[in-house]
Amino acid sequence: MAGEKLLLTGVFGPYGVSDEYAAGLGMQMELLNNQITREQGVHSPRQSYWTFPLYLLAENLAVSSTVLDFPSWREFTRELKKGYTHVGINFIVPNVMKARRMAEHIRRHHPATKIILGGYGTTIPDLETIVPHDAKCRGEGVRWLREYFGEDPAAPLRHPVIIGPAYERIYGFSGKPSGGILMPGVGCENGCKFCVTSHNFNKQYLPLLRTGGDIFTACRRMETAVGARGFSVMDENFLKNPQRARELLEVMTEHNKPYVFDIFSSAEVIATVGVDFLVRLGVHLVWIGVESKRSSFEKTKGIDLSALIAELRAKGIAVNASAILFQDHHDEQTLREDIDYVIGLDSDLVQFMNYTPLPATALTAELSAEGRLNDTPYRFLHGAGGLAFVHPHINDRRKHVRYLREAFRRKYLAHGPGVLSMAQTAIAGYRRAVADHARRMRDGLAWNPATLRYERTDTPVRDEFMESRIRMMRKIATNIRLVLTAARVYAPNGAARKKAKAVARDFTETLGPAPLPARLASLALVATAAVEWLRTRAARLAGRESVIYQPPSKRVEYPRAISLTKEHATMRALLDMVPEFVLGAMARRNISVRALARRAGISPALVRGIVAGRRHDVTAHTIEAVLAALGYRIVLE
Ligand code: B12
Ligand code: SF4
Repeated sequence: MAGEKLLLTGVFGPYGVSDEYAAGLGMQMELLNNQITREQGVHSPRQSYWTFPLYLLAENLAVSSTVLDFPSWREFTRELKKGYTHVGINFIVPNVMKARRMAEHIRRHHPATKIILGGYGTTIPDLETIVPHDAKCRGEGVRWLREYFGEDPAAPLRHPVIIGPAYERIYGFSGKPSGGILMPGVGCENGCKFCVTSHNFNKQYLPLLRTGGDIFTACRRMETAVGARGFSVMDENFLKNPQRARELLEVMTEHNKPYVFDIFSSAEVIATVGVDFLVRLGVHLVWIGVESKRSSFEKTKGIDLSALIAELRAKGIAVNASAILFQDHHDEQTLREDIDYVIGLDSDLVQFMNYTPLPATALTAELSAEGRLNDTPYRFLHGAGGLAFVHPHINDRRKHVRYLREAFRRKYLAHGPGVLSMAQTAIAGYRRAVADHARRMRDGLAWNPATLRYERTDTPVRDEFMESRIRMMRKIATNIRLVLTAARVYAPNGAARKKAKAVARDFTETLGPAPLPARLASLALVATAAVEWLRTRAARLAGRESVIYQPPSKRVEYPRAISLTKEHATMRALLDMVPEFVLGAMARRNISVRALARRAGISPALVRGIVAGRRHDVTAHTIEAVLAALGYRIVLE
């Protein structure tokens, strides 16, 4: 569909600030400070994440698209003036009033532009009456948008290159993000009754990257493009498809690429595949839904969570356990017991969240049938505020907010900063990996990919992949070691200070004394943390819980794509198809050879050479430049 121009945008900022469009509490555009290391002050790493689906969608559409991530209101309205036939807005339920303001503005000032809504916000049942729109995508968006624009919905999927957080600060020091983002699939089959990521996709898992090889290719692309070797995996239950994860391990082993992954996984799946598999696969952090001691969810039934978490940590895998407060069985006593139970599991990190009936979930249906939903506006459905339903025992809104906050604080006081626990896990895991590897070599044990276990073999060979993996673990431990001094200096209590000293000792025993540059870097962190500490104090004096950082905005253009299958991607095939294509595009747009040459930064003679099909002195790079000047890009299938 020539002439169409799509703007894909997230909602406008600022974020985490209460205004007429969204709440402030629980709505910072950060993962850790918002919902995990909350209450940890200067120890809380500060990171924001880009709006990943926007890039995934743009990368996989032929139609010319522009991604606008974290725009201010001004940037958004200015962008619209560039003229778009369609605007796609990604939003989640608590941002619905932002989506509304954006859509109303489009209707008023650009009435010919079609509005498409996508993301979790589309689960809102009465959305039609809140946000004006022409189309709504509920569920997987790549296929949906391709169908919408008349493209092939089944065309192969190309994973975008996305680099980790939008910003990264630790103890006040701004680092350069270098991790990659992977989106292997959406949805989850488990269907836990409160879970919107499962219900949004009809309790199905929809793979985007189907094989381990596909995932590896996406990793390689990000490594080649930006040097990423560690990846955050946006997949609700990554190991639920163990075959794909096994293939990924196989292909990483074959290429000796010990990539590292942060993943979400349910406990039952980890118990099935075994912790040794996770270590070998390179899992650096796993997010496990613990939910409650008296859990009624299948995913934790019959599993000794305490033992599982201890084994994961001992083998170098940091654990973020997530728990839900204010389930029906919680009265004030059992709620406190549950918080203590989750803290007692001794994971590195804990996410606490209040039980929240989100549209489309079975929980909402159940509470609605029981007449227990209260009339909480959508913008407050963020899990950090008052409950959106009538609770059997606790209905004081202030208590809902206070217990949640106190839970974070108790975790912090019990185990010290989360980064300290992660450093403890990293060094323990490295030491264990070295010892286990030596023992296996001595006893003639080798990895058996069929059973996912180490087994005795008559033909032992060097486990080169594990050696690379161990080197990677050492690198990770060496990096995180830098936080230990700051963790000790700003420790919240004597126990945390003692823990920091003990962990520092473990590092010295295992890796030897830190080299001078590393010691200086650690001291520098103490200094930057002092500034951060002052900022945090100032924010608190001003009545805020912590400093609110805003992510930078980003704009990326994706010109119209021409798909080439691999067999057509040879230079010869390109040269065969390009003359006619370029001539056609020049005629449609009324562009002269000179103008095109100027735009492409090449000589007019070369443009003439291309359109005349003369093959000498034309390189793939020149063709790319000419196509880009005409607003096209080549996508290899
Ligand atoms: C990364 C992430 C974040 C990042 C922010 C990312 C960003 N820039 O917005 C951080 C960590 C900062 C964050 C914060 C919050 N988040 Co969040 N987050 C996620 C997470 C883990 C991954 C999202 C993702 O990228 N998925 C991968 C992509 C490929 O999948 P997808 O988003 O579903 O997109 C697909 C379709 O939905 C569709 N689609 C999406 N957008 C569009 C747009 C168009 C036009 C079309 C056609 C299609 C389409 O196509 C995509 C490909 O199929 C999800 C959980 C999850 N697994 O999805 C929660 C999730 C989106 N977050 C959620 C919430 C509630 C929050 C917070 C309020 C904190 C909290 N309590 O969890 C804050 C709010 C911050 C704010 N001010 O907006 C909820 C949303 C619930 C709801 N019903 O709205 C989710 C689902 C978690 C959950 N299970 O409750 N979050
Ligand atoms: S296992 Fe996790 S992602 Fe899957 S349905 Fe349950 S809570 Fe949701």
